[in-house]
Amino acid sequence: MTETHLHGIVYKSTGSWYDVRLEDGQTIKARVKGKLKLQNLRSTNPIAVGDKVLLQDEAPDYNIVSVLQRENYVIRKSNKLSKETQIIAANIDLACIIVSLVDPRTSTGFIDRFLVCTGSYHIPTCIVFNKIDLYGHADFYNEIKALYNSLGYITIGISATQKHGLDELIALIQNKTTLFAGHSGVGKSTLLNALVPEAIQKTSDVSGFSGQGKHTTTFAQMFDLPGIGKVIDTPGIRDFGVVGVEDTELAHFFPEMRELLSQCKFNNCTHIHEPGCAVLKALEEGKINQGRYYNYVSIYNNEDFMD
Ligand SMILES: Nc1nc2c(ncn2[C@@H]2O[C@H](COP(=O)(O)OP(=O)(O)OP(=O)(O)O)[C@@H](O)[C@H]2O)c(=O)[nH]1
Ligand SMILES: [Mg+2]
Ligand SMILES: [Zn+2]
Repeated sequence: MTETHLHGIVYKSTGSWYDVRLEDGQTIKARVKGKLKLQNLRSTNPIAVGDKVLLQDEAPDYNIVSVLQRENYVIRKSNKLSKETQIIAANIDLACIIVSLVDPRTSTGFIDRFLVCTGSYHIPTCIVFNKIDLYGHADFYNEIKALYNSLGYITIGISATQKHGLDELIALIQNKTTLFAGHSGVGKSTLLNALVPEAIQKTSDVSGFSGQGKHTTTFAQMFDLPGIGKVIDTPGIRDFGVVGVEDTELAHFFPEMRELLSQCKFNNCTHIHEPGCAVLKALEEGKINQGRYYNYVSIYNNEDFMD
């Protein structure tokens, strides 16, 4: 029966229609008719960009009949009130969180939540600081970059508009499937455009009034960049609620805590109030960054959303 099935990779998802690249290289439009064989995962989008799918050719349409087991995915809780989750992309080799320290500013709370998510799937992750042309005196930038480097994360400073730092980024994403994610207006699409000869994505100014992005990109989409690799550009997200990481394992995804866990007095230590906690001791001694620890507690307490 499976002989009639075609294999494809989802390149774009609008929710009702999907652009799927078939094995022969052609891109077709497909949809889901009837019941989809799903992994048991409740998400607002059952099919994400990067998903490998099986399809049936039911001319004039193609019908997606199942989603193959994902190697990994980046998932977030999209809303405080509902339990719904959103898969941002699947089957990626590298996750780039595109951040800016100004216009709009990305908080370390957002960065740390993203890192917990990708860390829990062992997805190599790079923090891309964009708009460095706007940083002025760069003390804070240098500090934050050094912090994440010291924790073992890859960081890159770029300016997408000035095409600064792009060679380093290109070397990193070479021959990979890379996700670009981050707040609206940080320059994800501008960066994508900077990597190709002619613009392929729409971009727009950050609002002068609110300093926020305008949610220009509305659907996630994968692009084949000749000589570089595949890049998935995604719509800007405001909050990143952590999904699927148990309280008891959260500290494992903070590298500076992970290495201390065996030294805590209690093996079910939450590292928040227990006596004999090696994490609290390291914090007191200034060996753990306070902001990082604060973010740990905030994630532990499920304070995932801005009000
Ligand atoms: N100064 C400066 N501006 C930049 C840089 N990169 C992007 N921008 C500007 O930031 C604004 C937003 O860029 P976009 O590429 O649309 O942002 P985005 O992250 O794709 O936003 P969404 O699609 O809404 O998620 C545009 O006006 C860009 O020109 C940069 O390196 N420096
Ligand atoms: Mg965009
Ligand atoms: Zn502890």
